Amino acid sequence: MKGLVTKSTGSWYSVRGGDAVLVECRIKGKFRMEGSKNTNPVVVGDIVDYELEAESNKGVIYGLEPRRNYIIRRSTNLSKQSHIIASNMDQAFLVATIAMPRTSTGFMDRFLVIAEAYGIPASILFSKVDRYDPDELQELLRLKNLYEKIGYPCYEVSALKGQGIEQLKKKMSGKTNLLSGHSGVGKSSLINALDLLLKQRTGNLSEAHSKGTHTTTSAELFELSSGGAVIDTPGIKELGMFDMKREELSHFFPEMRALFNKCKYNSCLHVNELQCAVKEGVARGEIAESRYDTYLGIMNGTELQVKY
Ligand SMILES: Nc1nc2c(ncn2[C@@H]2O[C@H](COP(=O)(O)OP(=O)(O)OP(=O)(O)O)[C@@H](O)[C@H]2O)c(=O)[nH]1
Ligand SMILES: [Mg+2]
Ligand SMILES: [Zn+2]
Repeated sequence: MKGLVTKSTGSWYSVRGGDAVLVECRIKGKFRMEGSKNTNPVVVGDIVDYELEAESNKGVIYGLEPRRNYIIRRSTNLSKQSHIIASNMDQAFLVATIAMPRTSTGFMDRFLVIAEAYGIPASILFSKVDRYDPDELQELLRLKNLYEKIGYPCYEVSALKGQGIEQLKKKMSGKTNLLSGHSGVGKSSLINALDLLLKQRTGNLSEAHSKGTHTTTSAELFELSSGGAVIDTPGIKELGMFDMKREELSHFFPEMRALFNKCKYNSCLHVNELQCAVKEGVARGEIAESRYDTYLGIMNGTELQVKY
């Protein structure tokens, strides 16, 4: 039988079969993804082969369909092992906040680079818009303009007030949607607002750090009654970069992609080279300085580690 993995908690996986019944499954003995360096062989979003065990209502997973795409984080700073967050998404939403907690442009840019690299259409949800003061609202508008100009759809949402929720339902309908972002930005609250039947646990912000407290501890896929599905994920502190060639990095910045053919050197890395169309674009204000800073940060490899 084929089924969709909707949740994984350690050694148990919830699998939804064609009859829409959820079966708790284990993984069969030595079953592993070939050549895998991943800590988790089966992830939320996977389509698996499974069979029911005799004399129990549990099942066993024995096969995995090739993934259309997936998003990875490294599991620890030291190990080379990676951890797949979710697979087979149609689109990804970065949930970002201006304050409480603040999402940096560096984090946003890294998320967008990863989505570009995996070919997953990405949008930004500016969350908690009910609670910003005038300065924060101005910052929100600045960032919204910046990212919309590049081509990333941006939405202002408030789970608390229900703002932007209907629009989001339409955008998510018929698709599998990933929600990602720092802990405490309101991912689970948004899912509750999208579908009142889904009572996801939401957390409180720590007073001391105005950071989330990692209320959601494992990825889970929910069917929306308005159509489509949404994957809630645990908050991420920092995103790691996958291995890529230095020359490739600018391909994942759409606004640079539009210019780099005009660089004097084919092999231009847009760092120190003369007659670089990307650097000229930054000087003219066509490429935001914050985006170029992120580009240099990734290029210099100073932030390759991931923390959770
Ligand atoms: N003012 C306001 N607060 C919100 C909104 N959405 C969420 N919150 C609050 O923010 C805190 C964190 O919300 P969660 O939904 O648990 O955040 P999360 O992103 O799921 O966090 P993790 O599961 O830890 O990754 C809770 O105290 C929520 O009540 C909103 O739209 N407005
Ligand atoms: Mg959560
Ligand atoms: Zn260049």
